[in-house]
Amino acid sequence: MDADRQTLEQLKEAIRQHDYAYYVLDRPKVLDSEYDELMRRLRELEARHPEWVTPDSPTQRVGGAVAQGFAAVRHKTALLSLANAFSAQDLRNFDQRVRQLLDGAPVEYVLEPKVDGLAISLLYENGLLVQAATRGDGETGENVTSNVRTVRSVPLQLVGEAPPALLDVRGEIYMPKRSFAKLNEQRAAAGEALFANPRNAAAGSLRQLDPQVTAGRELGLLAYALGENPFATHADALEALRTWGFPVYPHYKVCSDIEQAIAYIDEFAVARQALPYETDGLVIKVNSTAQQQALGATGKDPRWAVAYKFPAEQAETVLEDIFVQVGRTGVLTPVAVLQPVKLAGTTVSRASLHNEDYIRDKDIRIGDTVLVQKAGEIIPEVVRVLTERRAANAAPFVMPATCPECDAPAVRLEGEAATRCTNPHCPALGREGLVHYASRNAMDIENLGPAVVTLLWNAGLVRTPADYYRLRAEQLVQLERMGDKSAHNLLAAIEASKARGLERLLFALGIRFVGVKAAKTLAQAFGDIRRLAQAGQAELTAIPEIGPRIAESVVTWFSAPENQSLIDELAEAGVVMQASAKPVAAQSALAGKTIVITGTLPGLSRTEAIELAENAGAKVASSVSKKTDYVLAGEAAGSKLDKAKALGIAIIDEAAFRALL
Ligand code: 3BD
Repeated sequence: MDADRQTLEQLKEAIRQHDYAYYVLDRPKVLDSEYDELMRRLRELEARHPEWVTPDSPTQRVGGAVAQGFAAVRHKTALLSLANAFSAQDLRNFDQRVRQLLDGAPVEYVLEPKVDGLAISLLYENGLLVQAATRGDGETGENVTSNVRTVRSVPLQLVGEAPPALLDVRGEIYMPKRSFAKLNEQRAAAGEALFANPRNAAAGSLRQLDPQVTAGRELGLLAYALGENPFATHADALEALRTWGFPVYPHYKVCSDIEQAIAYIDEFAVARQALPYETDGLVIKVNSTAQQQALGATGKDPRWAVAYKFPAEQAETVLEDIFVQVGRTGVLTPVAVLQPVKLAGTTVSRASLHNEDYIRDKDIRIGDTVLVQKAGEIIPEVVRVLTERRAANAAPFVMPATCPECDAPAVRLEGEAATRCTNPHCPALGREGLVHYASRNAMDIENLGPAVVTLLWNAGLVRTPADYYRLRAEQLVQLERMGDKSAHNLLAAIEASKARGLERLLFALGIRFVGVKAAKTLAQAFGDIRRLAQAGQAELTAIPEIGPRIAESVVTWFSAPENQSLIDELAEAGVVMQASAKPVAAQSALAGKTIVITGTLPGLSRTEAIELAENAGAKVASSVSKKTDYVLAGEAAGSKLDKAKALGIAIIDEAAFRALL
């Protein structure tokens, strides 16, 4: 095979494995920069040889044109529905019917989370993803293949034991709790309507006509069933899904009777809080496939499965006040001040009320008794007002006509949900922009949170991020609660932020629509801020994942004189304006080589050796062949070593291996 072709296949395989480690196992094996380098090399090779680009290539996740609509798809096997249970008694009744229909035979149940997402059917032909369809009415759904392909935990190609020629995988596409919260924050700042819950957010993201938009949303997959299960049990099906490369819930519980299942509910009620995705209950399924078939379905509900729904964690409290906050984009956000109340393990005293419409739709008034709940278990929200408890004189809330920060007129534009301050020099913009610059995902300046930034701001010490780098210890020690030590620590943290690199800097600058992801894409594409500053709309939109909205915002930002001077001042202060130099995996002598590891090594476990080799870009094979480049042999190496000798393949020990790395 052509050497380029071989490299291409190796890159594809390495990226596939990294995607699996990152998105399915949640155990990344390489640094982002190393991964990006592999992608870059693959893109480059594919650009030179377009005839080698196949749909299963990791570069081809985001593609396909903007659609007019979604074609209807008839499911080969219908997607069933699920009956609900709300109490232990409901579950006992379910179990009683199951056992009655099975003439009293013992029944095992499998318990798994009920993910709050969107049901999907994934069709694989000879191990390749050929179609993804929404559930629809269970018989007919919508073809959303181009969008689902952008979900990184969805395998484009299956691995492991040969799967059946035709495989129909059922699962849930979800939006992780964090991504949901972030997306809604962004939408609030942009004056766009909010998603009510992660399920709606996932559905809204999958029903985008432009796959680029879907690609910009963080979505995940959890696989939970096969259209037709050829295995003896549901647990076996889950295990098979896992070996084929699908994300499955790893801690599913097999119970030998319904009482065990009921006992597990409390345990899961705790465990679910740590899951990255929202769950609204547990699905309880009869484990035996034969028993499932014997039980059948009533209409669309299988008699062999039921969804246990958790009661939503809600609490009653009094909404004492509403104040209005101004964010770094100038959007006015009303915030509820609540009488502190315990909810799902924490005390809640604030809830975002998002915007004027939200308050009007729910008719929220100061003094109301309200029901609050934690959505995404992160942000508390007001579910509804207990109007029967409302004081007679409670008046509807009125959005202020002026900015609470600067008294400039606040306006709400036609078609927007957000009310904005009209003053381009509103102090809130500068101050909140400074908070953002120092924040975790931006320049990550330790001990420079909102409180300290406000102190610095009020003392007139900072107006733009460049001012951070001009701060001196003698200025800081004059601030409230700032001792010598804190001042020096703060200065050291500010100094350290200079080396964060272009990617973080671009996000930190707070350019509208440039989130973490777009910042990364732009940093990689341009490498240097001066090049980005000169880019025009066309050059920007030519970059995959950069749409016209981001492009326009970037061009506008860099054309403003005050932003140009900010960049100059930051550069002068020594802030790094280039993308960080990549530790290139390909520089290892093992990159692209095939290595077989055999015997016991003195200083490395087998897993460690595999990881090191793979991180260096080598392919680890299980058997020796003519294609093997090296055999790493330890103590008690057996037939593989003999075969390597016979084939004249280079045999190395651990020391030589480390040297090659
Ligand atoms: C989940 C049916 C069966 C294979 C039918 C037992 C109803 C949504 O995490 N298992 C899960 C989850 C959903 C499931 C099944 N296992 N069906 C399951 C499910 N772990 N959410 N669902 N669905 C999927 C539905 N969706 C929309 C409208 C009506 N029903």
